Amino acid sequence: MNIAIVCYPTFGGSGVVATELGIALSKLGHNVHFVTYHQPVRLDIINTPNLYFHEVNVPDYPLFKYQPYELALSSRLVDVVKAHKIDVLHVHYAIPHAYAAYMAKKMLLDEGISIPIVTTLHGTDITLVGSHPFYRTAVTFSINHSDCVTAVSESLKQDTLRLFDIKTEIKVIPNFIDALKLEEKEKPCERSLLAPKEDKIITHISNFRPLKRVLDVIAIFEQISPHVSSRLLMVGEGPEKDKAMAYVKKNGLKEKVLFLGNSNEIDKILCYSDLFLLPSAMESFGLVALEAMANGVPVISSNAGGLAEVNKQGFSGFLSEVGDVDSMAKNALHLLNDEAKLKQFKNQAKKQAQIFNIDKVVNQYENIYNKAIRI
Ligand code: GMT
Repeated sequence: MNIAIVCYPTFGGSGVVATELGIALSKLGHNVHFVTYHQPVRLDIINTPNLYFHEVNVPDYPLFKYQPYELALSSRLVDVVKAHKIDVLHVHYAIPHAYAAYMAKKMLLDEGISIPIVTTLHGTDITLVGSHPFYRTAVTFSINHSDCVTAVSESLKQDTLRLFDIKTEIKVIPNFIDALKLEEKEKPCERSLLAPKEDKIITHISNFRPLKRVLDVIAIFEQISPHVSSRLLMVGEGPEKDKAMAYVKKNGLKEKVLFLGNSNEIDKILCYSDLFLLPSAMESFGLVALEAMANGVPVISSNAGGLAEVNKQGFSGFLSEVGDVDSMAKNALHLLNDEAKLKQFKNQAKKQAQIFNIDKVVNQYENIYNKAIRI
């Protein structure tokens, strides 16, 4: 099959899922064409056959206060579909990708080409941005005019049905990890580079948006630190980072809390880690929690959105109400203070992650593509 994938090429979960899916599909012999504004961060085109990248350029024009990205994207999609005989268009994140895909479909129809659209909903495109009155009409339209729609969790599916007037069936296809790739990558963890041997390493990775509640992460760590010799690694960039850094400085935690910025070495960082914190106010799935678990790191999280579908209470970690920092700290200490229990949860986290292994997911997308082509 010739597949075109549209996604955000950044560190965010939806871009990571789209990239890993494209790589997996290319390994199955499909030709996969990424169409986006720069090369996705995890995409290695040179070393992966059947993978192609088509850049969407939006020239700066002084008349425009906002450059019309979806216009440029839809035009580029028309060119790519025609030039590479694309069979199916898979767009990740509804805004504005599903909308641009619909326009491309219409333009292609004018030339006698019929292209099916598969839209995957990821989370904030529904729960945060998409349901805003400014966007809701266009998002509803784009979802209802997709040939097939998928959501990354049952929770997100239910949110979509609650927030929009949806006529299209939504199939849940969960996010995934590639356990085999992880094993290939596994190397001795040089954790001494980041913390003394006796320290436990606690990690948080996110885009530091307000909904990630990074101050809760630090508040949990503040309760752990007096009882367990430990370090907190804060990985990522985003709007709440300065606030978090200022808090750390003001409260004398600078020696113990390290801000590492965005990283392409998530697996390496997770392989150093003993515990992962994700107290989000909202999370349709929590791909990063799954990545932690796949690396054998138990997860202390909130119970927002789809997190309970990923992190199994009392098995791969623990879940608490959003904002209940005391409960999250208590759960963290319960594991960190008991070596045998921590080891058991590390194994169980790995086991739970296997449910989401890529081999159980990619063929579900292939089936959806075939269904969309038949419609
Ligand atoms: O978490 C973010 O803010 C980024 C966002 C994205 O679209 O990249 O993540 C969403 O999609 C991920 C991949 O499907 C999910 O794992 C995240 O849970 C989801 N984020 C939210 O729902 C807040």
